[in-house]
Amino acid sequence: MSAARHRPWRQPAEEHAMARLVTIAAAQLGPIARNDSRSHVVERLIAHLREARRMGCDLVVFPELALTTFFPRWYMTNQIEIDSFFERSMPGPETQPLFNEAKRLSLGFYIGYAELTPEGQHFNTSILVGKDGQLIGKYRKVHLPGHREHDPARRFQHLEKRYFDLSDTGFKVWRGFGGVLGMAICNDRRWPETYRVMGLQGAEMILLGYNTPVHNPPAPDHDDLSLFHNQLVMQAGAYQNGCWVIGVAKAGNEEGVPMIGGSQIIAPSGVTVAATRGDGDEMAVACCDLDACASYKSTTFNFAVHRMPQHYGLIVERKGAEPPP
Ligand code: ING
Repeated sequence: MSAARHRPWRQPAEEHAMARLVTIAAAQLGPIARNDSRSHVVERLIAHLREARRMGCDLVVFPELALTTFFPRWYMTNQIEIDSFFERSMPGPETQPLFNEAKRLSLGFYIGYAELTPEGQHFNTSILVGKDGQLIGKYRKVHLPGHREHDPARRFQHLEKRYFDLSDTGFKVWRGFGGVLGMAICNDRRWPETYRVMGLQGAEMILLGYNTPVHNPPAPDHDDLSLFHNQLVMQAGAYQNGCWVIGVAKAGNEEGVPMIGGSQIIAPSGVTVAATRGDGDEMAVACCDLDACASYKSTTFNFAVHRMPQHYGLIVERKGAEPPP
């Protein structure tokens, strides 16, 4: 229940019908070492599932690239080595135990992973799986940050533009868990368009995982603000689209690169209602009322009544900023 909408403990039966409650686990992971096996990682994910069941959750949200270390931090040219970080099928032999346990515990989950398709395409992908173990939706990351070529000036690389193909899904939403859910991945959360495109499809809850280094080499002056920026963009996205936003980190010092934690569950009010405190394997849980979206979607952010798309053309027509002469 979001704090803003306290309800009398005993509510009339008809109002019960109104409450669409989804109990969410933000399942943060600490570092994954380069040589950690997928089976070992899956054991950590299953430990999260069991804790989520103990906490009465419905849906568990894991980070971006949750099965391996964040390999875009290294420049690689051997495609065999690069592909070793990708999944050829999901579930595959090493991830099947995760799917089995989630179904056994009647838990849905979001998980990010590197996807290698039969056609040889490489995507930074997330999937949403229902409590029955069935795939609900797949998303392929739109905003690929970083660079394509080796940058010797950097202490570590960020080669997502090198290793991943451009998204062929865009931002979609799916019905599930009693509401309308959308997915995003990491850098997507920094761009307002991400939330708005899903908001225009009625998203009531957006799930996203991230792997965010504390230090962003091109902008060292931002480092001290990395947790602030993380929260700022997700709270804004939630409030401006009247939807829940769940952001989940892979955190801690991973192969010598410190990464932020800051996993949190944000209500449509923009208020963070649950958050992790550390940078290891840690779970934050909140009972989320999807009906809490209505008071924002039907008033301040009633898109159909208030938006003025006839003045927004540049957002789609223009890529880079063009100041006046
Ligand atoms: N990581 C980072 C993110 O957007 C980044 C990249 C870090 C961009 C800091 C800008 C500033 O959170 C991923 N994986 O997108």
